[in-house]
Amino acid sequence: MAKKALITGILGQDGSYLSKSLLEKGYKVYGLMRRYSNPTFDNLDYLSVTKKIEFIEGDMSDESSLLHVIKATQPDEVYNLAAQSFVGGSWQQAKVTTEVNALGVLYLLNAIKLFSPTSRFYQASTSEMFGLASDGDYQDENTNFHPRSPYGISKVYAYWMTVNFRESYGLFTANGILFNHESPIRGIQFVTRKITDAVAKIKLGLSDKLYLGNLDARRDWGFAGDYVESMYLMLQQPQGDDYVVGTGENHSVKDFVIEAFKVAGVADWEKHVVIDARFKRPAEVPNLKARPAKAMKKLGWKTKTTFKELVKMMVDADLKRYQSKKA
Ligand code: NAP
Ligand code: G4F
Repeated sequence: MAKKALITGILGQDGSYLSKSLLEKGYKVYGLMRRYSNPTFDNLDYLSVTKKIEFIEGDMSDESSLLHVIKATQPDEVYNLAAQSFVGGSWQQAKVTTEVNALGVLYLLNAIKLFSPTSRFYQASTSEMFGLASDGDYQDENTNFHPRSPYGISKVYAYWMTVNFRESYGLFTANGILFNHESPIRGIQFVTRKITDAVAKIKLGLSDKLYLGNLDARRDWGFAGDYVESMYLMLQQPQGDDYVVGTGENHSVKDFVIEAFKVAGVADWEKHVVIDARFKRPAEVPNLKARPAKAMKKLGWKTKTTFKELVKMMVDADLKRYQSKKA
């Protein structure tokens, strides 16, 4: 019989790539989605997998909906990808961020404990939990947390609750501490997609300026399609555990900007980029770089897409999108 997976946050970037991958592996996929007055399946349409997924309405901040979905689906694997995932918005929406990203995980774990204790649980943890902390130049599973935003703090709570349900009740739980991962279907607010979208418009004469905040922040950027495989691998291990997943290389926002303009063939990037204080954060995370040695050794996972390939993939996709709109 086909294995059953429940994915929360199915309509997001990672939910789209993961659902496609699990369907290809022969899974029956259930997707938790919020109720919309006007639903959009853009990401899943992009990956052409919509028809094979069974959608169930629910909300991470509504415990009863999570009890219902776990009881009704009895999944072999639960991938908790739902979150208010935009760090920059988490200062203005700290309560919602906490309810969804922190308490929502408690509700989901409780539902599993009550109605489906053999389900294996993946929690989408994040390098934002490290914040200011590093062990020299990088972060790994032994690095302390020093989160810098309400988002990072909410994810630290969820991380420890995931560990606690493993240690207290023997549930199979895993934290994937993923560093930034991007794709052509990355949300437009995140800096990479904001850059590639603007560069495409500038190239086609549809715009002239790109407004950004801190160009010096460094991130370890990988491709989302590679990273969702690590989530799956974590749930196939003999025991639940916690893993850092990243490329082991980092670049500044400025590096990303320069590469994107270069790929598009637009000269003089400095003429187009405007520093705008609205996009600076009250507390910044200056430098994230993974040391993914454990994931590489224990999961056999490794990144396949280079930084330059990622930038090109995203710029090309945005160019194609605007060109087809113009035609
Ligand atoms: P994303 O594109 O923002 O997707 C998040 C999904 O969560 C969206 O589909 C959203 O639904 C859903 N959601 C938000 N609030 C919800 C609620 N109250 N109830 C149910 N669903 C809700 O994020 P992503 O980039 O795919 O990331 C997936 C997960 O990995 C997130 O937990 C994120 O924090 C974490 N993470 C991401 C990265 C990264 O670099 N991408 C790195 C580390 C960790 P709507 O479609 O209705 O908005
Ligand atoms: O693309 P970002 O908004 O991603 P951030 O804050 O690193 O968070 C992403 O990665 C986390 C993993 O580390 C995830 F957990 C989280 O859910 C999300 O997916 O910003 C990246 C950097 C920051 O330092 C920010 O200050 O880019 C800098 N930046 C500079 N100008 C900007 C801008 N970020 C955004 N979004 N918009 C700007 O105009």
